Amino acid sequence: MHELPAGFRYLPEYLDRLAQEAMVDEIRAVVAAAPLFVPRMPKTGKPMSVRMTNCGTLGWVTDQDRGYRYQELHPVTGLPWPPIPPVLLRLWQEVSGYPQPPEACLVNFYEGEAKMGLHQDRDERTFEAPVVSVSLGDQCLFRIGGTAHGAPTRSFRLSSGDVVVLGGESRLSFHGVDRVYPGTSTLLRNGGRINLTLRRVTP
Ligand code: MD3
Ligand code: FE
Repeated sequence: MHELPAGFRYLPEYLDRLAQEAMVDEIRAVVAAAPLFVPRMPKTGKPMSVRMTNCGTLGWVTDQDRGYRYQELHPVTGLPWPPIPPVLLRLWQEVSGYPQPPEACLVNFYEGEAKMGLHQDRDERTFEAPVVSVSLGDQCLFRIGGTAHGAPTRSFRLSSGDVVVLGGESRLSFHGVDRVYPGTSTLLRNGGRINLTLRRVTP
């Protein structure tokens, strides 16, 4: 095992069960207005195994032709993303230490064998603000490394209600989700895992 990057803060069980249930209700409303879509890798068009949507003034999307980017409109409905629920704006205020509100909340939905390969989050126009992550539902095996490709990584489980703040050095670290453990939470009626990432996109 290796040192965690500076600026990485793990807040286990930050949300209690009631707060998690309230958050899931908010996300169900977001998904009703902005349906989950299948993101596709740039150039190859290979589908990612997670489904996604967003809330906020900007949402992260990717497709074969235009690649990774933030945009104001849902790629399928063409409508603006729904607003970030106030409870998530309050969470950002509590944990981010950043004076401005997040512009994007990416909703990742993992079911079955879904995973996310090691990557950096670098599509934002500022890296001054941290990324705040909320895990809901089944546990996952999360991996985080350094800011250089091929640096050693550490793995640990993220559980429902856990919050992670990725600031400072950790903001540009490689990270990913190797697998989800089915049946490890009763929060979601049909199982699976939801991850919310709150982000500031513009300086
Ligand atoms: C470390 N999501 O959406 S959240 C992503 O669980 C993403 O769905 C994963 O990576 C998920 O981009 C991991 C934890 C996380 C989020 C952003 C980070 C870790 C991070 C940014 C920098 C370093
Ligand atoms: Fe990421």
